[in-house]
Amino acid sequence: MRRPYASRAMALCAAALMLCVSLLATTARAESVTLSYANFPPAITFPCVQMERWAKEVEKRTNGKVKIQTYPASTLLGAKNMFRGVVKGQADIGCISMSYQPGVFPFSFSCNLPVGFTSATVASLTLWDLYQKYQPKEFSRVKVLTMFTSAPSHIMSKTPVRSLADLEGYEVRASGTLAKVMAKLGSTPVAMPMPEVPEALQKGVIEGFVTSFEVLKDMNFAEGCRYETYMDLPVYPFAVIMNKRAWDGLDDDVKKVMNDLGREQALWTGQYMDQHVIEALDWSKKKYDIELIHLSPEQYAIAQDKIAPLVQEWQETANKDGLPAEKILLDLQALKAKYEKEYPVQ
Ligand code: 3IO
Repeated sequence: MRRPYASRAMALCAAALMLCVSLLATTARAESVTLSYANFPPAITFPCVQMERWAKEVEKRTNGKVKIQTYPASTLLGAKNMFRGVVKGQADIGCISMSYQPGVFPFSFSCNLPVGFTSATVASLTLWDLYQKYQPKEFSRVKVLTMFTSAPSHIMSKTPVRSLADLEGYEVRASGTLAKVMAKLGSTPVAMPMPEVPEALQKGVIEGFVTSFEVLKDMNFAEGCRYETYMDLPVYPFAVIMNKRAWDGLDDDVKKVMNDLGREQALWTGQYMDQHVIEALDWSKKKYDIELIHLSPEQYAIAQDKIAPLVQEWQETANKDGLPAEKILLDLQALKAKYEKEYPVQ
């Protein structure tokens, strides 16, 4: 007689306990959220260094309410499926190098032109401000968390490039507008994302490549590419994008933390990049005795003249895409001048 009663009471207790546990779990879940952040190049490279910094800041500023699980080196999404993957929600957040998808980011390619950026700091802030002002439709399917650029691009090569004649038939890796730049200079560009460059160099598919100098150290390119030619070519624009549904699901205080970080992160990354280029060149000189080559002033001027028409060509395609190209370029130049004063190149 007593046993059924006792077991009924125990069952009730157990049910109440389970309810408590599940209630607690629900509150805990509502309080903290984990977001995945995909990136394509090796963890040591600057897109991943800025990712870790951003993740740390978000965790700190949300008091641990948001955790960021980072996936460097294409462990979640690769360079070419990054944008689509984030739109589809395969990752909550992703970092894209816009040059890998020519035609998809007509607005942002204004910052990929030969407009004379001399630092990643100035180019990153300019890109971010332009994006904020125009809110181009090329990013309408995602939330943009921050933007930044690499430092100005130069040639890193297995064989010395001392004059434009050395570029005739020269097979060189360059993506986006940089591929067009290299074609105008008489070479044969091959487009591919950064993670594919080591193998292409090794197999002899390319003789060299064009991007900012910090990869000499970060990807150990200084070992195989001992000749670096200063060209002051365009920067590569990047964006950190978030899945729209994931963004909409965040609490307002979390959204505020991320929104407030957008510009700050662009500046942080630009400054990190500019500093790191100096370090990487130093390291490469010491470790591999690389040769830094300057074209003659005449050759340099010819090179800049040859690539200048790309600005006009961009204007024409941008206009066709319905963008106020002339206005964008005027704003770009004004921002660039403003930030060059605020952040002079050392
Ligand atoms: C870049 C991309 C991945 C890792 C390091 C990097 N430094 C400069 C870039 C720019 C870029 O997207 C590229 O492919 O050259």
